[in-house]
Amino acid sequence: MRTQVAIIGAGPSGLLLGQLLHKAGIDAVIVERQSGDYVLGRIRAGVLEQVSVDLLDEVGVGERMHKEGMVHGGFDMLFKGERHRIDMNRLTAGKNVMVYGQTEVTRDLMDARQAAGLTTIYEAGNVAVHGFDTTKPRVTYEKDGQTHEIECDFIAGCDGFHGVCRASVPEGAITEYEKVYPFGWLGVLADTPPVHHELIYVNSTRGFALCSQRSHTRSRYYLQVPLTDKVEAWSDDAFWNELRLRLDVGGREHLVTGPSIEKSVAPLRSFVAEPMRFGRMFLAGDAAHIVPPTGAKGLNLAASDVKYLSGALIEFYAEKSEAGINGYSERCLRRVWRAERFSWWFTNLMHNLPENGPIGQKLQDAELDYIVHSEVGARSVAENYVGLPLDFGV
Ligand code: RFL
Ligand code: PHB
Repeated sequence: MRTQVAIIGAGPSGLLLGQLLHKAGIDAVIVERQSGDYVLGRIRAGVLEQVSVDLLDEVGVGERMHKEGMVHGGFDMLFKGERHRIDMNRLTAGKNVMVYGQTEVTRDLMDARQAAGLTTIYEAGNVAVHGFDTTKPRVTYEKDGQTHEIECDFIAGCDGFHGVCRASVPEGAITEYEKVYPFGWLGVLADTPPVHHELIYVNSTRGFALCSQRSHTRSRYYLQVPLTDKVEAWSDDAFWNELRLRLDVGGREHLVTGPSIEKSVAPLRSFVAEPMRFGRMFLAGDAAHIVPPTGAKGLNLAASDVKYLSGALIEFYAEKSEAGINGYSERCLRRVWRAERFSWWFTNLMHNLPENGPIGQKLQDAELDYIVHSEVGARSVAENYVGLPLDFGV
């Protein structure tokens, strides 16, 4: 088989890149290790920045998001038992975020891909990338007991943190920066009305908690837990009891509990691989970088990476110019590091970090007090949370 761009991975970055290229008349094939149902079963992100919303509109998959998604102009920060609202909309002169699950984004992109008759190879085994240091890269994979080969002009590594693309780069050509946090997030999805109409980020002496949502009838909650905690050790009752203890009085009163429909523990990590281009292969999304979920930036960074990448590839084919592909890595990394900085900072501000001792909690309290009572403090959080524009200033 031959295509212009071979995309590895059918997560949000691979699927969105596929749509952006399709709109520009560039031929692409997606190769995915898992089944479509498996990809849809992963419960992950819930918050989209305006830039991501605009991109989904641009590729024509925004209809359901605008109907079912929820526009949020603020969120609450709870500390020392009291809640304070960050009025993002006012602080950023009218910007909001969209609460719409990654599962739904993925489904909308998958449906559009199918409707356009574009090729996605699911359940591809032993995917390998070859010759990306030449002008004739190739992808091989196994399916139905046979080995297949795709010849292409470019490879897009959209295959997530554990993918094959980054792992195929020679060691000396890549630099990795990493911080693994000593705790995880235990997440629960439940068909119960959310405790509040907006998100609540909680700093409590018992640990961080987050009250999020997927709809008016579906809630998503997270608790900071030790990395050693096994999900089986957390009954639904234990989860709801612990969440109650981390909330304020109003939250406790309004919390509606019910059986969990998904429960999992996610580790927290800050990670960046530099550069993001290796000859004719590009990394995008989680394949190149991971943020701790506290700032809700992961999916949004994936979206901005593939916007930059599609622009660079369109420029290559339309104008025979390599300027875009040459600038891809630097352009992405600037935005990536800004989001890494914010996610790392917000994680450290909101979580219980026993290694910092009692003074650590006092300093967190003082910083939170400053943020919620200072116009510039609150504005800085709001500006980062709603996300940077695609072309931000120098
Ligand atoms: P994905 O989603 O991991 O998709 C990669 C795809 O590549 C496939 N793959 C391969 N395919 C072929 N061959 C191979 N060798 C392959 N190896 C892997 C995989 O099967 C998969 O289908 O990466 P992508 O597309 O870059 O998307 C990134 C986002 O999924 C991720 O950044 C977000 O989910 C992060 N995240 C959040 N981001 C936000 O913007 N807002 C949020 O509110 C938010 N909350 C979260 C999150 C992530 C979480 N977890 C569990 C990590 C909350 C959580 C709990
Ligand atoms: C979610 O709804 O899954 C979610 C929301 C905000 C975050 C992280 C996750 O910061």
